[in-house]
Amino acid sequence: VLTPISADVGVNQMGYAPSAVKFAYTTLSVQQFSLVQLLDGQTVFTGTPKMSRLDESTGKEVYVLDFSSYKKSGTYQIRLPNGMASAPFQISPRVYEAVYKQAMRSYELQRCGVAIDDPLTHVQHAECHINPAVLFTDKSQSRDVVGGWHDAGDFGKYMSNAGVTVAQLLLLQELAPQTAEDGVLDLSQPASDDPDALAVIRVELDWMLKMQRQDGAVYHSVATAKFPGMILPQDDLATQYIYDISTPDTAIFAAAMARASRAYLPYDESYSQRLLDASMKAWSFLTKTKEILSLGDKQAYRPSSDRDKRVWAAAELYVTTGHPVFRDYVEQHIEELELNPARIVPSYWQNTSSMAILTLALGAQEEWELASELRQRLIQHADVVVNKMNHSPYGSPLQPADYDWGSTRTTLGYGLHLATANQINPQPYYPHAISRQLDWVLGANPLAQSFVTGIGISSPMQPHNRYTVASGVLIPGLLVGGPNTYTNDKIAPKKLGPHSYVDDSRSYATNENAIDYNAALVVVAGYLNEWHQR
Ligand code: 9MR
Ligand code: ZN
Repeated sequence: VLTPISADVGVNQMGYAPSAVKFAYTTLSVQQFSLVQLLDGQTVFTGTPKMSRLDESTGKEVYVLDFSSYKKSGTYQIRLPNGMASAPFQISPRVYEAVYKQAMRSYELQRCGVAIDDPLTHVQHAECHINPAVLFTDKSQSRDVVGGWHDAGDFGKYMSNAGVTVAQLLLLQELAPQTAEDGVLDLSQPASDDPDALAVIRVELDWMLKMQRQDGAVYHSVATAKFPGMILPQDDLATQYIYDISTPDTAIFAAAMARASRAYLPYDESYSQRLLDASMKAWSFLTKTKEILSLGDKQAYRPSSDRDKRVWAAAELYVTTGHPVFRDYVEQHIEELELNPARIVPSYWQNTSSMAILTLALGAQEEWELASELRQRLIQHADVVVNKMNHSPYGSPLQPADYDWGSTRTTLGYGLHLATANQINPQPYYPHAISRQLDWVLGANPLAQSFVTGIGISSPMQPHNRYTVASGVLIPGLLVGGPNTYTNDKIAPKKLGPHSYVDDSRSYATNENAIDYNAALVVVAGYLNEWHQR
């Protein structure tokens, strides 16, 4: 007994854990709302909408529908007296696990250099990008850089984004160790001795290793000179170039490899050592080399500075090796990170300050004043984020002007900060805020739109993803960038803050997936899964 769904009622379309806070939102002014169990059409809960805040982008008042006190598992819809109803959703202890699994599995389905044939999702294509790639700066040379994951809706592979992505995914091991373990994912890639999450991540690490030069420097990317049309990966036969090395790429590589070395140590000692050697080699190149940004090409993801990345690399190397040289580097260069609690932002390819802070906050537990100060700052920052969420109409940590490229990733990226704060200083409001960020991304937002493919009734059907457009098959579990008030794709509406989004495959600025976007989703869902099953 499903009532037709209205875009005026925003809920998390996957659902809520019984012990989670449960908020839905509407702009309709009504006296009451009810929670209806779909199995038998019975109303199980009624509540009174509470005034939230004004949505500055529309000038409309927003109301919160709070049903946190209702905790029974089942499938439900919110109904309003005027006949409007929300998307159906579940209350279940397994909701986060379902999101985690799909989001993590999406990486397997984006593997490059192999044929994909997944019985669960029917994602299928022939082997792709198997030829050696040509060095952009010396076209007489080529190199085997097969493997890894397609970065996004295009088939390029980019080091700065890859490094931040794997490092963030590996936070799972610290924040949700059981969820990262074996037997959780229904892997479609060949079996290995790694725990499931590490098996998935190893694919990208293996590709990254191929991108390091003999002298330790690391190449920027493997991509065709122009983005391909909306074709299948195996039909993308234009020459792939290897774009030149840079120090930001090398530093991000060094950081990610050092973290990965820690992660794989209990399972595969020799692999862990290989990763550490690669990291040290990259570091030694950096110590001999001033900043190189390689601005000569128009490649995506070219960071404008290497400074925060060097500090991050030193932080990871310190936590992995305990060597005082790295601790000294961190001490001497700490000012190169953004340390102002009100200005710390989620890390991405351009800015990795917060990754350095999270790493030291969690990993440097010995007597070290700087590390305790960072923990204090992280907690202050977490409180700023929670406060912003409490003053926003739909519980988002973003202001209307913050809806830039990958706003869904930014929203969830704060979750990584809050989860780390919660490890250091557990407070009930941290996990509450994290689940509200996930609620936002899965439909408790002004568009009543889920931004993850395959999750929720109103989820992206036309992502900017070449495989999907060419084959008609959706890859489930992909987080799209979401609202982007600065969108330059001429398809999504501009300057509407959280409303600047359209589910149209031409809207690369709002409706494209990317590996870094998904990392935040994986860690947040994994963390909440573990937290709510304690
Ligand atoms: O996520 C990237 C965002 O931070 C940049 O501002 C934007 C413009 O350069 O590009 C985004 O990344 C895209 C990349 O450039 C090419 N592959 C697809 C990526 C996701 O849209
Ligand atoms: Zn490929």
